[in-house]
Amino acid sequence: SQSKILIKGGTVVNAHHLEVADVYVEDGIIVTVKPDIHVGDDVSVLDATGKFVMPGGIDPHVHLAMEFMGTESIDNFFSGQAAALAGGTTMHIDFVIPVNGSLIAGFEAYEKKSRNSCMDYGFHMAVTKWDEIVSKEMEILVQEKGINSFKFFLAYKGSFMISDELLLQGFKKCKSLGALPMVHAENGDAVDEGQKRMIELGITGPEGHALSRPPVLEGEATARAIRLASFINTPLYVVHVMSIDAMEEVAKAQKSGQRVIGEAVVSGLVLDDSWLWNPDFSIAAKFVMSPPIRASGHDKALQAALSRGVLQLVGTDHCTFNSTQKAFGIDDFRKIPNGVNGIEERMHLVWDTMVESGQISVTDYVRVTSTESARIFNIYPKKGAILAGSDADIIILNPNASFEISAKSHHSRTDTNVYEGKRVKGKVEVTIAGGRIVWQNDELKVVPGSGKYTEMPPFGYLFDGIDKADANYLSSLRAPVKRFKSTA
Ligand code: DUC
Ligand code: ZN
Ligand code: ZN
Ligand code: ZN
Repeated sequence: SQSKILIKGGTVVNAHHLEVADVYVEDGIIVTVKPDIHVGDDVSVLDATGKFVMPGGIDPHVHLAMEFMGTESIDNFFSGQAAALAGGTTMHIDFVIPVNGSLIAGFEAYEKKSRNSCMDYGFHMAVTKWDEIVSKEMEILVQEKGINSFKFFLAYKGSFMISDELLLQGFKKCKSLGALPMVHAENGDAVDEGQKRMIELGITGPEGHALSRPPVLEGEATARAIRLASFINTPLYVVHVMSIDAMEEVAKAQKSGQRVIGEAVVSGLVLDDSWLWNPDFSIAAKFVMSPPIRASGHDKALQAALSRGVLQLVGTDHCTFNSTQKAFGIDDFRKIPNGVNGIEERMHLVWDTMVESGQISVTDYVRVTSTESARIFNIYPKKGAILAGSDADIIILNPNASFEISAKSHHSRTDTNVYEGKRVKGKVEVTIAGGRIVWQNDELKVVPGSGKYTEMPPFGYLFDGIDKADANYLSSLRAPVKRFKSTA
C-alpha cells in the first residue's frame, strides 16, 4: 500500500539546484517541495536534518538474468533490484538479448523475466544480426514498446559481434526512428587473435583476459564507432568506457561538436587490474569483465574525465556470476563468465570516490548518478528529479555515516563482491521507490510485482537539430560535375 510521506528538514538536491526544503509525497508522486510543510497525523514523517534528499539512482547499464557464456547471470529482476534499492538505486535500464536473432521474441522473454520486479525499470535492445525482419522489429519496439536505444557489439566474435556494414545499417535505422545507438567498443576480431596468442603462450589464467584485450583494442573500436556515427550524423552512446584510450576518443569527438555520450562504470572508476594477477583463481576470476578492468592510472583518468564532463554518467554493467559459475574457466580464462557486481554499490562508491574526494559537487553527483540517465533516455523529469509531479523515487543520504562493503551483508544473490572490505563514507539510510519506503534502518521491505516497466519515448534531446544539420550537409554538397566525352 502506498502511503503519505513527509521528508523534513533535509537539503534537497537536484542536478541544477540545492536548497533546504521539505518534500511531501502522496500516491507515489512528489506533490510539494518547499520549506516548512505541515501535514496531518496520517503522514509518515522522516527527519532528514543534516542529510541530503536526492533522486534515487538510475543505473543505465545492467544485465539481470542474462543468458551469457553458457550460463545465466545470477541476479534476477527481483534479487538484483532488491540489492539496488538497498544501495539507493530506484531504477535500472537492462539490455534485452534477442532470442534466435528475434528482437520481439527477446522482448517477450524479458517481459516474463521482469514480472517480479520490485522497482521501476526500462529496456535497451541488443541488435546481434541484421535483416529486413530486424529492421521492422526495431520500428515496432520504438513505436509500440517503449524502447529508444539499441546496443551494437563490436566484440564477442561468433555470438553478438556485428560487422561495420551492419553497424552502419543499424545506425541509419536508429536515426530514422529517433533511437539512440549504443556500442560495446572492443575490436572482436583482434580480441580473438589476442586470446589465441595468450593460449599459445600458455597463459590460461584470468590475467590472460586482460592481456588478450588491451586498451588499444578499445580505443580502436571506440574511434571507429564514433567516426561511423559522424558519417551517418547520428548521436552515439559509448557504453562502459574503461580506458584512457577510449576516453580520449570520446573527448576529441565532443570537442569537435559531435554528439557522443561517454558512460563510466563504477568498476572502471574504482578498481585496477592487479586483482587479475592474484594467485588465488577464485579471487582473480571475480574481476573478469569486458572490457577488462585496466592497469592502475586508467581509474584516476576516468574519474577526472567524469569530473570534466567528458563522461556524462555512471552505470555498472552489473552482471553477476557466483564462484561456481566463475570456475567454468578454471583451465581457460576464455570460459570465465564475464561480469562483476555493482548495482548495490554504485551510489556509495560514486559518493565516496567522487564527492568525498572533492572531485565533483553534490549537484553533479545527482546529475551523473540519476538525472543524466533520465535526460538521455527521455524520461526526465518523471525520473531523475525531486520536483512536484516527479515519481517519488527518493533517497536520504547521511554524509557522516560510513560502512564496509561485504558479500556477508550485501543483498545480491552472488557469493562474492569485487569491493569486499572497502570502507565508504556516506550512507543511503532511506530509499523510497514509487512512494514506498523500501529501505530503512538497514531493512529491506520490497514487494514483488510493484516495479513498473517505464516506457522511454524516441527523439530525446540528443536529436534536437539533427534534421537541420542534415539539410546543411546536403546543401553544402556541390552539384555533380557536368562531364563531356573528350575528343582528344
Ligand atoms: N561485459 C560483461 O562483462 N558482462 C556482460 C556483457 C559485457 O559486455
Ligand atoms: Zn512551521
Ligand atoms: Zn558491454
Ligand atoms: Zn554490459
